[in-house]
Amino acid sequence: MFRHLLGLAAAAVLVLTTGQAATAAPAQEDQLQATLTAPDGTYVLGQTFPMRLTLTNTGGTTLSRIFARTDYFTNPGVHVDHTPDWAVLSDYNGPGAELQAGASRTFDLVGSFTEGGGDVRAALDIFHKIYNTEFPLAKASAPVKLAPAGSKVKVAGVLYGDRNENGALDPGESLAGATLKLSLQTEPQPLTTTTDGDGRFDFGEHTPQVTSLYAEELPGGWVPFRRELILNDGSGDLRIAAIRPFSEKLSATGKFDKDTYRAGDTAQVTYTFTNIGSTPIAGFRHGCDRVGGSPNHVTTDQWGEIDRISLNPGESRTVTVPSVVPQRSLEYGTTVLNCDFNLDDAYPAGGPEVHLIARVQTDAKADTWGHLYEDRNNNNWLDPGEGVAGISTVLVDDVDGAVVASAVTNAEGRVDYPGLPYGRYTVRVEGPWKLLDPWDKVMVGTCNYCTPDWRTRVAAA
Ligand SMILES: [Ca+2]
Ligand SMILES: [Ca+2]
Repeated sequence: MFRHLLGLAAAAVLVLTTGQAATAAPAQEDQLQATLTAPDGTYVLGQTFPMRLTLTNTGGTTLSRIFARTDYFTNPGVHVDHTPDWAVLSDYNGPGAELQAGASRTFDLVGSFTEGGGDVRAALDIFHKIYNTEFPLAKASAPVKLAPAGSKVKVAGVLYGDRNENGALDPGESLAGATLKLSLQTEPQPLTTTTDGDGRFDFGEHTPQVTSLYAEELPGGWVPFRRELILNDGSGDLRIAAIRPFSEKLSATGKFDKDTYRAGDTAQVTYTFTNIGSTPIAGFRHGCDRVGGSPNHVTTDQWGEIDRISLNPGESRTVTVPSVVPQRSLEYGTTVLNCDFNLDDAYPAGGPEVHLIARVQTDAKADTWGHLYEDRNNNNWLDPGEGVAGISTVLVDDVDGAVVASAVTNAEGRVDYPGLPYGRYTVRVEGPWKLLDPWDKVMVGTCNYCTPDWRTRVAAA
């Protein structure tokens, strides 16, 4: 303990004798006035509310390197969302805020509580930081009213398919036999229930909070959804609408202008969109590369024209938009385009999808090999003895559908395809076998997913 204290003292001396410390003397605690306000209203756990922090420098010198953090000691449940204003105060490696003598600045923040109930306070500590040493400047807190501690609300209602799109439950629209899930902040696992013959569901009683209600699949082709729900006194008789897939209104086809590009080329992509529904489509948005950050996905940032299309029933529009083939496509030997079209690109709702692939010019070749196995113990893993011998396979090029290689599995279930051009391929099996994961791809190249020694599951056909 004694040694530890000595160490701290030495550190403090070091800080105070360096240049920055000499020019920015620790501020006085009474030099900064801080006020925090939050609106009236009753909030549930996880529900956000706006907060405004006002800092005023009441002293005669500039205050710099002002930071803030939530005051867990006053209330452990308070949380502040990461917004630009909060980033200024909470990025402790950044410059912090600065206030000239007499100046004021307001920060618009977004708060929420993860625990607690009844009358609580959202509290912040404001401090001044020189290197790793903090000097308290002020505390600011605002009263917040949460749903009473220990209170419970019923979570129940009706799920319906809004066939006539009027946002209301009409006779014959209720959806029976649908599996619904509710993710509660207070439960480790989502709760599951199934709607009855009248589309009714009942999740029982729970602590008021922000939850998410979702369906991973729905009968009758209705679009699965995930919806944020604020559980409060009105949660006992919910009306939850499902919608039809947007692909029942809009069809989309697309093609690249070439089969082969060089990395860096601008590809022209031609789409044809048709309103196949009975009501006008006022507009839709493209959403691409849902996997995120695919290095060989073409660019889509010059596609504004697509987002301005409106279509009457029966009407078609053909547009051509430019896309750049990224340099890193060379690692794949292919470039891809995977897009969907929906009313809201942030919430795709069954809109039409277009998936395209083209070759990217390279002379590079590599070997690939893999195992075909029967997963007898269902662990998604090739265990000793699970490889299947004697299966005839062919490898098909995804760009043009050509068969580029054929091989028969050896005693361990292994097939080898040597010397393949970089590209994306699909395995097909012949004889009394079928692939259980026919969408598995064989990637040849130097990309992250281009490793040889892949595995795919087979079963007797
Ligand atoms: Ca309706
Ligand atoms: Ca296995």
